[in-house]
Amino acid sequence: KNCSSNSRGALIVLEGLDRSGKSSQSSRLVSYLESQGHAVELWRFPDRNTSVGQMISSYLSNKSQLDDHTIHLLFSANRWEKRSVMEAKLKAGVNLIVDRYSYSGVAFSSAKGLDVEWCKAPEVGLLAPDLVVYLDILPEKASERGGYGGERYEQLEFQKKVAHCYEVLRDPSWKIIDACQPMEEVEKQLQEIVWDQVVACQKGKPLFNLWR
Ligand code: FDM
Ligand code: MG
Repeated sequence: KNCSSNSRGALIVLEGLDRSGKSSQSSRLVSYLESQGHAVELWRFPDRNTSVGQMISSYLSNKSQLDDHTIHLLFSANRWEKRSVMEAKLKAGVNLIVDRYSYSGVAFSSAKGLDVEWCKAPEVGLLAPDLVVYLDILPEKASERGGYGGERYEQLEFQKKVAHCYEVLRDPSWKIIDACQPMEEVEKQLQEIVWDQVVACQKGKPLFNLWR
């Protein structure tokens, strides 16, 4: 049996509060992996480019109102509509760096008071990340970082609830990085953590589904 036949890209997810630095760090990470000769793409959820994504975007910018359950399921649908492309990319050897995933889905909706198990249910069967990195920052610190952009969830009191919900969700496999360190330090730690997973997946680490 040819061992390299199961070689694939790694599914790496960055999670954290708004203004924790996920977006900057994801693009820096992508540049780094590219510079090392790896095939890699930067993804983000919500993906606002699809028609589901446009409904989400309009909700987030307060242009439309939706029931909490409804918007939760739209966020989930937005991941489901990308699942098969995601799997194909990984199997073709492309590493995916994903800015937010199912954990944002559960943390933000359960912060509104929805039941955690109910929130997890529609995520079951999506691809399980090889690695979840949590960029850890106090909500107060995050809110001091040049202010929020004015979207629906970008408010200190709500972000405190989200932080608590992330803590409930967090499991021992998550890698936590202190996001208050200088940007270069966060970047370096992220590179080291991700490297091991990229190598493991190249060697044929199996791909699993949520929710484990
Ligand atoms: N968000 C994001 C959710 O509420 N559920 C989800 O499933 C996802 C992926 O959408 F406040 C929230 C988190 C954030 C908002 O995300 C928009 P970005 O990363 O700021 O675009
Ligand atoms: Mg935001």
